[in-house]
Amino acid sequence: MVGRSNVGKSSLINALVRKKLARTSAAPGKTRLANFYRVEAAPRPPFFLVDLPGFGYARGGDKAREGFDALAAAYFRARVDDPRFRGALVLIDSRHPGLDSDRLTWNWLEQVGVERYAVATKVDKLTRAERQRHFGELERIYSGPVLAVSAQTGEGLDELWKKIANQIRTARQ
Ligand SMILES: Nc1nc2c(ncn2[C@@H]2O[C@H](COP(=O)(O)OP(=O)(O)OP(=O)(O)O)[C@@H](O)[C@H]2O)c(=O)[nH]1
Ligand SMILES: [Mg+2]
Repeated sequence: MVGRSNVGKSSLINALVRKKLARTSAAPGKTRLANFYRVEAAPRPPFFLVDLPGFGYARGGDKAREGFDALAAAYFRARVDDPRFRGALVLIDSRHPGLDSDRLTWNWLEQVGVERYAVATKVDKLTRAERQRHFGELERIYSGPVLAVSAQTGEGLDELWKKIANQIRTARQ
């Protein structure tokens, strides 16, 4: 799970596993380290969901912010050649589809060679008109379908589970 601080990474993990495992907060900068959650859901093989610190915010100013961004970058660089690593779920706040920081992350992951999947969070907060407009923009920016999810209502979670199951089933080349 990668995305800006407060986008809903930890909440999405909790919603996916239907347990309050990951700590969440209304204030950005909650997750400070990479947290690994081993998920066992037989008959699927166990796998890890990894909750990364959010980028773009850190208590302690620019130095701390660079530290957190560097942690996520180091995380991906270290794993991109590991056959067990299956890619990144890139979370984007559906209320703010056009942010440069999200697009830069998306492009950076491609350069590093990480398989990416775009997920737009907090869709329960959009009006119907916003939803139409914001998803149009998201699909333009991210060149394809972007999955709408809400940790609050559960929308999109079944589809996200299918995507995850497919990723862990498919052996990497
Ligand atoms: N309405 C709504 N609120 C959400 C949703 N997902 C998360 N939130 C809220 O958004 C805030 C941030 O959620 P977190 O899951 O802590 O965000 P995060 O991306 O892990 O943040 P960092 O750990 O700081 O990087 C919390 O107040 C959540 O309750 C959602 O689907 N709908
Ligand atoms: Mg978090």
